[in-house]
Amino acid sequence: MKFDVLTLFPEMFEPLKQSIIKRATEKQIIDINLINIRDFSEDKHNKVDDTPYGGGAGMLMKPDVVDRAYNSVKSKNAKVIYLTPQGKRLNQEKVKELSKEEHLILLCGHYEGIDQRVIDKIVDEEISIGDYVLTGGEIPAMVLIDSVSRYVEGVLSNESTDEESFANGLLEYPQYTRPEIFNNEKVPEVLISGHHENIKNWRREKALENTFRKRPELLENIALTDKEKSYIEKLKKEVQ
Ligand code: 4GY
Repeated sequence: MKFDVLTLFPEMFEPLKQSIIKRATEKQIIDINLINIRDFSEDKHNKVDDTPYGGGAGMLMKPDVVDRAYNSVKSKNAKVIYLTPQGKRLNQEKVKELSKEEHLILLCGHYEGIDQRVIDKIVDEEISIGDYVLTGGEIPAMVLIDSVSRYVEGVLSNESTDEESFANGLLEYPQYTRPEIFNNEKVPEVLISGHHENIKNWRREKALENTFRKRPELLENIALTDKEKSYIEKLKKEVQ
């Protein structure tokens, strides 16, 4: 999968040169190409921004410069995403959907934003990572690349995306490793028993409990068995 990132600050993307994403890049499963929008200024001072018509604070990125940067990477099958608080909120379902694309072009705004005409011309989809304002789209672009890459075949070694938070619409069950006793607390007995059916049932119950206690609104959107529903009812009575 190819990611082209249009940004004024390519140096901000160092975090993607570590760990799992670094390995996926080396294995050529993903390709992250950073394009410095400033390289496409034709001005003698390499100007990339200008004041807003109508007045107001700050500077806007110039449409002609952004458009030339886009033209240097565009392809027929690319999807162009603008990272902005005005976009649709990123969630795990959207992440999975994007992992099926072959070419994503991520447009990062900075300062007060980008001239609307080039947004209208080149952007297919606006995505937000949450309801707060950052200084630029670079961190959101990294969030998108990291989360989407995990779903690209071969990036994670095993089936680690199958059982994690949100894979089944629930939060994850708690996990434990050695030592068997830490801080006077023993690892739950069932996990040491080797009884796979019991372990599976315990984990499902803990995932339900975790979700009920921390993110109860997530339970609205998933199908539960009658047994699971009555377990939730039992937890509700406990908190009353
Ligand atoms: N939140 N989700 C976000 C953001 C910064 C000025 C446009 C967000 O996605 N992007 O806060 N972006 C602004 C900065 C230009 C993007």
